[in-house]
Amino acid sequence: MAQRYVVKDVKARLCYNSRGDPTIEADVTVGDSLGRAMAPAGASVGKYEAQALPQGGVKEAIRLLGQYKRRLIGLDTSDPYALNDELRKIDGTDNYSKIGGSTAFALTVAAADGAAKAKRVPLFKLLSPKGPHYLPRPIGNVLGGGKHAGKATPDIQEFLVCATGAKNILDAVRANTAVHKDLGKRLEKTDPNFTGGKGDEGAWAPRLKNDEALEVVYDSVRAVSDSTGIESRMGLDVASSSFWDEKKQIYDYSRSGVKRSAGEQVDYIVKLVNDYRLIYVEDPLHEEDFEGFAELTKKIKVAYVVGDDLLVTSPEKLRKAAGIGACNACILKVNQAGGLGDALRFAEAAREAKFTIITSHRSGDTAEAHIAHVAVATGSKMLKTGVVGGERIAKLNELIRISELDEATKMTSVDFQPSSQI
Ligand code: 2PG
Ligand code: MG
Repeated sequence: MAQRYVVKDVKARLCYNSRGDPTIEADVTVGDSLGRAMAPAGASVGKYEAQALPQGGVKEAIRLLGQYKRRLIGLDTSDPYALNDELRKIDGTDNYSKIGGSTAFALTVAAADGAAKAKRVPLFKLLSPKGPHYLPRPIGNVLGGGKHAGKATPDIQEFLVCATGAKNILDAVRANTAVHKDLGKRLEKTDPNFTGGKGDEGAWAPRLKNDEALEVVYDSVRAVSDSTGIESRMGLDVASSSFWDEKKQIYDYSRSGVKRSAGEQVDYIVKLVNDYRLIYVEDPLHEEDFEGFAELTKKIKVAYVVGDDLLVTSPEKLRKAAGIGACNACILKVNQAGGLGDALRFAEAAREAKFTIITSHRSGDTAEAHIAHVAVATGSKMLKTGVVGGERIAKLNELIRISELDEATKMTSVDFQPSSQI
């Protein structure tokens, strides 16, 4: 092992994420290079995700690191699994509840960042040395509700857009931002009292019911497709676990005043896919309903049916889903798994199962852009990272920089034909 890629020193500090919540940042010195990473955090957190922080929060996570730091010095950072697996051993639980998933994220990503700098290669090449590499297609939310916005907003968490027809990354980003801008104007027109308020991820947070929100976003997407000549399609992150009432066994869309049984929810989603030509539907059913997902996936042949809370970036859950055809695509969130190595193993399992991978941000994120590289390295079809806001645009701008490299200039194509009739 080349000495210049080993961990020389490790340091952590308390910093703040985009929501203003404390989080952990790690510095990992690799040879003469400094690797750095800060952990993001979710709001609609899956039941089975890695536990972000130990009891006692960020300060306790940092105190604990002081105790086991010795075991990390000398590990090979050019192997993304070495530090990850040592942390797993140190933690000894299934979900990083002892040292905290945020610590695992910060240390493993900082180590890879340091190794890439020491090797003078882009991070995606360190993680996936062999090509071909493709740029993921950005998908981002333009209107939001659920746990990411106030009580008067829709129950559905994210109304997303993806420029399926864009030929390059600049056009893709331009088209998504054009929808965000166009939608802002429409919302102002329909509601003179619209404050211009936004949710956690930069999406507009208007006083609208789900069905009204669907209509206005659809209008925007069509108008921008026409004016730019770049086909855009709509998607949803229903985040339905947030309003699944376990006791009553119903989806309680309380903000819109509608309740749906599990069967009605399946029919509703199928109707939305048809009516709004959705290309993407994430967590349409709650996180325990693998069978419901399978039934829905059978009925939807024209859109990505995506597991986020359902799969929590866990290879075991993914294999269970693949076994019964519970979805055809999966969200990859590094901090949901814990460490970067854990997330790369999930990506491997997804490739084996022939699931489309979508790398994703968190609602509480940071100005860092490592996940843009993770998306390229894992062959993700899409990068879900919002449309506007410093911490969202940071990842998109990194894709633009990556596109200048010879290795990754081409964009992924989406399997579902942009202009096909549904
Ligand atoms: C999601 C994410 C990101 P959170 O549900 O997909 O949009 O939200 O980070 O709050 O889990
Ligand atoms: Mg989600």
